[in-house]
Amino acid sequence: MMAPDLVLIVPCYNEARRLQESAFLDFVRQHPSVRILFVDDGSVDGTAALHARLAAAAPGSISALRLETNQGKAEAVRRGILEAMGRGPTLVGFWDADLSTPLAAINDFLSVAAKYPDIDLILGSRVLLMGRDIRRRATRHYLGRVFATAASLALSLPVYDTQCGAKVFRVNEAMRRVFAAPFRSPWIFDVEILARYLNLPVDDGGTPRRSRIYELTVPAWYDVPGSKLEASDFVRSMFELVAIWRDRRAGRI
Ligand SMILES: Nc1nc2c(ncn2[C@@H]2O[C@H](COP(=O)(O)OP(=O)(O)O)[C@@H](O)[C@H]2O)c(=O)[nH]1
Ligand SMILES: [Mg+2]
Repeated sequence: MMAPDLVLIVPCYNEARRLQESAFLDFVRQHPSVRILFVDDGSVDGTAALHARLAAAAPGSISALRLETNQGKAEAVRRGILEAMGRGPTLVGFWDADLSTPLAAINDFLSVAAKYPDIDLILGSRVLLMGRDIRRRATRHYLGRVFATAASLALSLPVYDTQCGAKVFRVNEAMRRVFAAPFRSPWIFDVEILARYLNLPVDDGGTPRRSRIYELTVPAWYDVPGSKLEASDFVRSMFELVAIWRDRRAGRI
């Protein structure tokens, strides 16, 4: 089976010190069907120069989009996805720059996309099962579980992990609509992506939206030092979740 082509967004805000250049270069050399689009979200630390260097080292496979001012991860990803969709790939997606989920997992995403043509969203999910290597600090794990359970309730969806920074989407009209307008939430736009998608009518009378979402357990995930997330972000995220839940109940999302 030929691998479907994918443009992967890697949002970066001051990632010059964390970005593993050789991991990205080796990956695109081994995966001609995958292109990487770095989005530099107004970084002030040399990220732009690093992106330029990577793009020059792998022309056609790596490119960069620069936002002049810092917009936050949600908008950076959205702008990247819009740009990527314009290039006509079968799939688009986003991936955390620190490679908490190692790039090798992309093969699994491509297989799921090829095997299940009805699936529109493939969400990486961090579940510690035998044979997986998931290393997360206990506090992050438990806060993460509280948030994930609340997100699942807010969406009325049996989703295990909304926040893993590894996601792939099929490019179609539905997905264009999901990314058409800026997200209201700079922190938990992953939940908003799902809320928007679930709310779209099923135009072809086929598979319901919720059955077109696939959670894929990632083989490995590591807490990479240098995270910009703080404890206060957890509290903010819970408030944003309540806002999304209210919007959903009122039919605004
Ligand atoms: N565009 C953009 N990306 C960001 C921002 N903050 C974090 N990121 C990106 O989001 C991803 C995850 O960030 P990280 O700090 O590791 O968060 P964590 O892994 O969720 O703790 C990385 O690709 C970061 O570069 C931001 O303000 N703007
Ligand atoms: Mg991280």
